[in-house]
Amino acid sequence: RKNLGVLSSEEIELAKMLLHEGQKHLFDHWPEPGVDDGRKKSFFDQVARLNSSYPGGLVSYIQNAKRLLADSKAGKNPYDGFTPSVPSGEVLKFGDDDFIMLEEVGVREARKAAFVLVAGGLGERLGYKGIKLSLPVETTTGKCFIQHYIESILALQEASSRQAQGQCKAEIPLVIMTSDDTHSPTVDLLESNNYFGMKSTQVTLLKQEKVACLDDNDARLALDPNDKYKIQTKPHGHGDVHALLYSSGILEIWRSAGIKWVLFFQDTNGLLFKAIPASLGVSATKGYHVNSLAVPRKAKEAIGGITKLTHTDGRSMVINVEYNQLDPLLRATGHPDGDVNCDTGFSPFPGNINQLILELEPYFEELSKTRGAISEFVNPKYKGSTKTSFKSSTRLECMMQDYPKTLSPSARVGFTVMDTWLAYAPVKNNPEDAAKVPKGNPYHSATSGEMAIYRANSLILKKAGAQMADPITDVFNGQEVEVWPRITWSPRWGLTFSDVKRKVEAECSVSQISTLVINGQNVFLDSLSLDGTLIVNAIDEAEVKVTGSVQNKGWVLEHIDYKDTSIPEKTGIRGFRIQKIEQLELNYTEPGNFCFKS
Ligand code: UGB
Repeated sequence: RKNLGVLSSEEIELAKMLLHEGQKHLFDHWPEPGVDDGRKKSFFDQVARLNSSYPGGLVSYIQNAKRLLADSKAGKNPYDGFTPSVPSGEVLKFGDDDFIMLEEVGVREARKAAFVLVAGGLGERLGYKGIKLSLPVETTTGKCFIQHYIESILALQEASSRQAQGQCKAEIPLVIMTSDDTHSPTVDLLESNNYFGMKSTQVTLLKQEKVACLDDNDARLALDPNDKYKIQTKPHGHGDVHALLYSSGILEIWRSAGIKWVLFFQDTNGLLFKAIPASLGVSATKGYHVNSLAVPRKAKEAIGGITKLTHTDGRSMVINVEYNQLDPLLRATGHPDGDVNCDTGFSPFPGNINQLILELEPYFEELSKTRGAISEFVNPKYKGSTKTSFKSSTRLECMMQDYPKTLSPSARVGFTVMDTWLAYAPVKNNPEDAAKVPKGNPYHSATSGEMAIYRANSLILKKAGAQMADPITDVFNGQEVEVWPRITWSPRWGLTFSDVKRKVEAECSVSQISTLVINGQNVFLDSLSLDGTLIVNAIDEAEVKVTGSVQNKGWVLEHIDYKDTSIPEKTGIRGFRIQKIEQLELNYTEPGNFCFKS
């Protein structure tokens, strides 16, 4: 007490709490009052922040940490007593009648939806220093992830409002969770681009705080090695999003505005919005409180499996089990071969892609009980087998997909499986690591993420009736990928499969070297034969039919090496850049009906 100096009553309460929770060491080095008083104040400012940003405050954090560290030291398996089984969910087939019906339902429901983008992570694994939202989804148009996401939400909003003629126009809210690492660049990116066409009032940024690091099994908080008046902190994980949504009061606002669905998504999946309408349709038709989007997963593939867990005490839940835990769990519960493919050629446990659709009302009820706190874990790197000290400080972590862990078994928790080519192509790995991925497994790199967009769009056009040339294989940054025609369209052109089908009329064909960019809602392709590059830009009031044969030298992919430091990182991590040699560009800026025949 003598070292604390002149403190406010709140600061004294915080100090008492820390001492009570075994944190005396934080003050051991403090000099007498009058020395470093300003720094002591800023120490308590930080403690107050750490205390208020964690559900239940620092007391809960320290107690949870002690419990989890003791479990970890004892080697306790979090799945003890649980038996895994395959949960029931929906498996969709792109383009069939059911899929089309679900997309229609999803678009209708979208006017009651809110989107939540978790974007607090830095792309350390990707080898890119900026925020991942600023990376291009593909380099044909160069649109970045946040632009693509916003345009997709606006397209949904418009289509949903059209379906509900007569009722007031929807305005779909977007929350972006940022962190200290990503907040300012995210604000800058949005502001300098006028929120990419969204009203700024539609977008809310919620910044997650880091959590205190832990030095030992007694959960003693770690001091920053460079500042003895500061507690060392690290990210807590994307699971923070639930507590932030709850504590910000935004869920209450959404409830009173009639929002029914909350859709969570990650920062770099350029395919996601192709899967959203049908998945939301599944939530609505099945009445799912929780719907996890999933893709077929090869046994032992390095993504979590969605699993039903039933405990000997009767509890059960449908939850993501990380791949490294699923195989041992199966082996320990009567499946001697562990995680193996079934006769479909895939594991019966679908792969979690961490895009969740929650029904707002039960979500809000649950969060009212938990304040958004969800199951946490700790992953200390021990120095030796006695597990008494750590190689470096650790901290508690949490994941947004663990939300269903606290739900009662009566909660309707399901999943929707879509083809990987349609739904999932994240950009997470740097070129060097991606090149080491075993053949046949996904690279999840900037190269594969971009190629996946072209492949998906080509396959959708093919399903809509166009003749698409087969892809060639090529190697960029050491990764062998399929190169399809570079097809891109604005979300307003092809939000659903029905939209695309309606706009691709009599037989069209596209050669492998081709590039097609469609910007505009009412562009129709009719017996178009494309062998080169075609760009069509049209305002909404212009209805444009494009027909005939377009041939030019087009745009080609030039190989580059990510190690070449003269090339910007954004481009280098792809392993190619586009050489624009020749193109036909059509611009329609006046209202009317037009037909372009080459
Ligand atoms: N994120 C935050 O917003 N805050 C944080 O503190 C951390 C991350 P990563 P991860 O798609 O294959 C997830 O790092 O966590 C954001 C699932 O847990 O890209 O390793 C971050 O900005 C896993 O089950 O992924 O793995 C990004 O938008 C699997 O589905 C998002 O959270 C895996 O993704 C994910 O962060 C996957």
